[in-house]
Amino acid sequence: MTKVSWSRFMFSTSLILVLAACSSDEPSDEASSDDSGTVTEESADDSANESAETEPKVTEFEPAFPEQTRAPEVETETELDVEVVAEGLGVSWGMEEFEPNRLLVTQRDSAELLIVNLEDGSVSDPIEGTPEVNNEDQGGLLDVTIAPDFEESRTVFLTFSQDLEGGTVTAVGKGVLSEDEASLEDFEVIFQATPAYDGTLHYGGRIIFDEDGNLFLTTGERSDVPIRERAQDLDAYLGKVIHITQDGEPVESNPFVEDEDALDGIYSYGHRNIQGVDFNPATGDLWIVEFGPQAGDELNIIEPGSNYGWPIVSYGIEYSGELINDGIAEHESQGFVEPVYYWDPTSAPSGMSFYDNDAIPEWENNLFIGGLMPNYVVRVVIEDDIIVGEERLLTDEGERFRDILVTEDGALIASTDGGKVYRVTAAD
Ligand SMILES: [Ca+2]
Repeated sequence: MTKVSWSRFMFSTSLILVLAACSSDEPSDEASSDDSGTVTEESADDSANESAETEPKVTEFEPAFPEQTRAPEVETETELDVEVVAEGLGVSWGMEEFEPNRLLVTQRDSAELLIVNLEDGSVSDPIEGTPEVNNEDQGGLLDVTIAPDFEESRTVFLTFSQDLEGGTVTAVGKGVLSEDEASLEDFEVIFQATPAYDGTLHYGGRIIFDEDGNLFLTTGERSDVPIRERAQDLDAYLGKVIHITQDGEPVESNPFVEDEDALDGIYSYGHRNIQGVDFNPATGDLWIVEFGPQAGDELNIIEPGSNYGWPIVSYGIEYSGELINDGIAEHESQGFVEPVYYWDPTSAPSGMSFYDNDAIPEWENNLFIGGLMPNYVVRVVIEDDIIVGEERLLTDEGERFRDILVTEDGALIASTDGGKVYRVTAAD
């Protein structure tokens, strides 16, 4: 276990650049885009703006409102302890605290489900009974959550990429964790985000329970042209927020239940690849973060039945440097919901969690998002649904931060593609 002072994690722009250039190990948007040749000169305005983002924009787009991007930099004043509580794991895609300081952690590539004990750093043997997955590229065992009645039912929900005839889908399944924690019993698939597509990118795959005991599932649009256009179609579960029961049935109050041409599980649409989801404890609203193309990663507040615009509009551009569609970034004038915030250049957002705890009072109701490339944890400060500050944490670790969790006792946990689990707490 290492214990280091927070001062080591202050900003090092040059190191971030080196890491960004070295860390690409996945295709598509998780890869480096340094060779695009589209980087614009930093304007005088940008250099005067004390934003957390110090790199030049990669697009020429202007935000719809001033607070929509490049928020002012803020700095945590609380003295923090940063510990690596576990290491040597694989890509640790999803986490859930199922008992105090004990986490279920998914391993994307090996499809293993592990138990990590935050108190002693121990890691269990793989839990038997997890599903078969397609683990090529971005696929594998993805997210994990527990049923609201877990203490009685011991039901665990998993998302994963599954082989079907014609390709792969994002799937949701559930099983019962045995009393000895050695196996997941009676595992069954309850939902498949059809249609299947012959590709291995953009599965989305986050799940979260709402207060009624139903699940929100996020998907991706499967990346390629033209399949990504299906994000706009209400007869496909690609590029959507989906709202289902614990049996995988559409929730009766869903916005398109009365529309015969639409799939009943759809809650919102026009998304690209949603990698993070949580409820904002200050408002109760569902927030998501979705991976943009080159720039244009979006933070969105989800409203039922609404269209978020992909791939018709975007604050990003293609990796080739070409414009998306007609090169229109503005959403609202085109009939779509504006992102509450976007990143230019990318923050490469992955899992996220609101800090719904008072252990570190200045963090209360802030949002923390894992960054894959650049490699940091983003802290977002929100007032009345406006992003008023941004901070980058753990910038010197050289890790791709895959998922974020806040424990019941207020520790911020971050898992990485390099197989580490970090714990951040207030120093004693
Ligand atoms: Ca959008």
